[in-house]
Amino acid sequence: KRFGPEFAATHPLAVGPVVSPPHSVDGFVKEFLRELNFGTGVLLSRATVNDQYVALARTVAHYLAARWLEGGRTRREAGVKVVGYLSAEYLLGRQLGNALLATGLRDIVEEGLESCGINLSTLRAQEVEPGLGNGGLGRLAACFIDSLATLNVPCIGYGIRYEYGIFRQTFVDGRQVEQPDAWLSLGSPWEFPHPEAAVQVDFGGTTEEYVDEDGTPRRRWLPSWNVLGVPYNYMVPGYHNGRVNTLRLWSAQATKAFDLQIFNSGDYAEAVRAQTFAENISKVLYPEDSTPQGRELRLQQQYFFVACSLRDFIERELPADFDLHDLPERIIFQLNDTHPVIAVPELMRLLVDERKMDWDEAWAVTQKCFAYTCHTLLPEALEVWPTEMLAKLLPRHLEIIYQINDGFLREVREAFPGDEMRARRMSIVTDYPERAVRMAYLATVAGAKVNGVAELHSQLLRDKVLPDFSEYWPEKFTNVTNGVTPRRFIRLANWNFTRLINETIGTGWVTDLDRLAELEPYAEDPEFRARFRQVKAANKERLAKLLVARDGIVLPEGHLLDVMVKRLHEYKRQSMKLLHILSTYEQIISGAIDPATVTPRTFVFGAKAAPGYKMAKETIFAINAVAATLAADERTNHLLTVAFPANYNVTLAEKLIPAADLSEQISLAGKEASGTGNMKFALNGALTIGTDDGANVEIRELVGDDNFILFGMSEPEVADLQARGYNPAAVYESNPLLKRAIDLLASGHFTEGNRDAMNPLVMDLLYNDRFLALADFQSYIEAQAKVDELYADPDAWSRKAILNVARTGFFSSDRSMREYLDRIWHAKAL
Ligand code: B1N
Repeated sequence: KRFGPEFAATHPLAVGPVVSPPHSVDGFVKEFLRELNFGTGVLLSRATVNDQYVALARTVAHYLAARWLEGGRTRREAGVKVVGYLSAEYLLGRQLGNALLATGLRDIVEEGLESCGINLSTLRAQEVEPGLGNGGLGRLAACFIDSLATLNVPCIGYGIRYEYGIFRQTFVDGRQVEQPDAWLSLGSPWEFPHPEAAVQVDFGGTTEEYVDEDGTPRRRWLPSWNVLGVPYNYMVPGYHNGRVNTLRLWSAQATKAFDLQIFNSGDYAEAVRAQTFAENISKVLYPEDSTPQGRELRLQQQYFFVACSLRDFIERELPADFDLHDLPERIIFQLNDTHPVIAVPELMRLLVDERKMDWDEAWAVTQKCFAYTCHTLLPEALEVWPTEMLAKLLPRHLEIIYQINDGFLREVREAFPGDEMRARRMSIVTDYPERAVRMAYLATVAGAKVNGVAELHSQLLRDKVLPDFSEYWPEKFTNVTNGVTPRRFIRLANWNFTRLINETIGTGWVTDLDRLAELEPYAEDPEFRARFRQVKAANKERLAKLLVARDGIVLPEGHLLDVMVKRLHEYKRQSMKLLHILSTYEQIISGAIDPATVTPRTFVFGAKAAPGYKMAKETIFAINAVAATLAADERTNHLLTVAFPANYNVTLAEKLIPAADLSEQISLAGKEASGTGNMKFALNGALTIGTDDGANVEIRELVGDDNFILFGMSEPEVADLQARGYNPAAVYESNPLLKRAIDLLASGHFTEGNRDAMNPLVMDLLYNDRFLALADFQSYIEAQAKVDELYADPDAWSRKAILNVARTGFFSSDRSMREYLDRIWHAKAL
């Protein structure tokens, strides 16, 4: 009654439609000053830059919120299927620029702020990016929710509101030192906390059998402790379409009951400690990319956020009387790698234990509600949880997993009678090296679909990681090649290029990236090529300004800009890149090559190492040592520069990628699931030097062999060499160029004579070299010589670079989302 037509007539704002503030300079200024005064509580004359930034962000948020509220209402009324993206990571990048772009407010805001004596770019620089992810996997989640909003598809992104995101990287004497990322210390104007909507999450305890009211014997969970999950909503705006989806991140808090019990026991200090214990769950993002450590707190995080999310969707997004047998018509939960897979037994528990649904019916529902994306091939990266840990933390879930496994293995034994080895291989629960649950298997058994993230990866996933499963369920397996959002990574990051593209083919490409193909004829146009080179030059200049201010790094003018930015991992082979630099340098100083023939290059690295990853940190040290020595060497520093700005993140990527000439994608074939940086570089007009790995394969197919610099062993060749036995020391002995490069590294030349400092890296390369850097070295060096040769002809180079842009529209995350929608989610645009 309160929200009936009579009430609506007198209180239009309470019922909706909510109206956004006027899209005019005056309208904006009024709203901005109101927010500054009444939201932030300051006068413009006394406002700090942060006050101004916060007020601006809140003002822009108002424009979005009107659409957001409307969208949520109409979606719930329409009762359509929603994509529930479950991801432990979202690497969002700064929000302000994207919000201004989505709303089309940029020019209005710039002019309005100017009239207040405020510079928009100063305020934009004030924003601390939410770094709630490690690398590609988290950034992919951010691109996907951007695309879904732009495609007008209802989606709720679910995740964790880490109080500390990915650490801030600093270098001390060339070594990585991690600082906590207190991204919330100045508050976040983009979030909408809802403590009143907190959800309880249970942990620990035991299970028991009991007989319910109908006389049916059942099992139930008697948990021993719990925490609250407080939702923080973030807006995810579509591009120029009025749709605003929700990203709902959960923050852990102590429950009242939990405190009270202890408070009543009189132990105040213990009660406060308990509070801290609960809040630890969402305190910090685990900084491991690809190789997670099996820590109990990590499992707590995983269960915490999926338990909150499932309950949230079922109890708050669906009507109260909803029949959960129909759940698959209303939600598809996409499992972003194995991190949220504990959601599978959680949904079973909700349906069977809480809602008393029959097991088989619940299992049929569950198998339609989930789909699983695998993001890796490294065996050490496949998550496995010891049953001991599960028994302690989630005893009922462990029972449910056993029951799922029993049913599944019964099926397998029926399908393959007598093949006990197969049943053992496929068991979700393994006994070796300890009794543990293989989360990828659980996801595969439960998921309606399983996908890899690039063609090659999906193939290897079927053939090498899950062969028994793909044989058993061939139709379950599919590929969706990753993509990146053209809004953030071209339109926002590369305005110079955007202007040129818009003038040439119009603006439609921003939401229809295949239209970049219309640029193809212009590759033959000398004037367009010249303008393309001007764009690159301007972007390099912009980068140079930033790096001086940010890191005190001076970029020389007129160099080929050769960029390798990604997490530091041995399989990605930053050390092989370093060997190329060392080899070039060594040949110049030893007089083996004439300096006049060397293409002047600046090598840019950006990479964080997992804090506990020893060899990765040694590699960072080596790169920094080489960078410092080369900077001081008058013989070569006009020709070779190494720049390693600390703390590579999304914000820096947006400046770096548009300036690059050459994109380094040099992982050992068969190890990089996809890569997404590779796509961003190609779309911004860099040429790729790369192995036949991940999405590089598809980039090369699309741009053509002439426009891609391929080198190195293929995946089968790698497998072959490893089967034959690989001896890196023998490669070192037999390749004089390689030997001289490594000898120089080991000589103390880069460490003031201290030979021991480089020992860990040198020894590993010579006697271990797990990822075959030495084996691919010669091929890499030869490919780099080809790069020099090509770059010497600016017209030929820019022609290739333009063709890279024109032919890689496929890598829009809009296209990835359409594929998920058609083949996996079966959900539609509103
Ligand atoms: O996911 C990206 C791919 O483009 C990359 O090739 C792939 O390496 C990356 C555990 C991961 N795979 N696995 C992770 C991240 C954090 C963590 O705790 C694993 N990241 C990838 C997007 O598909």
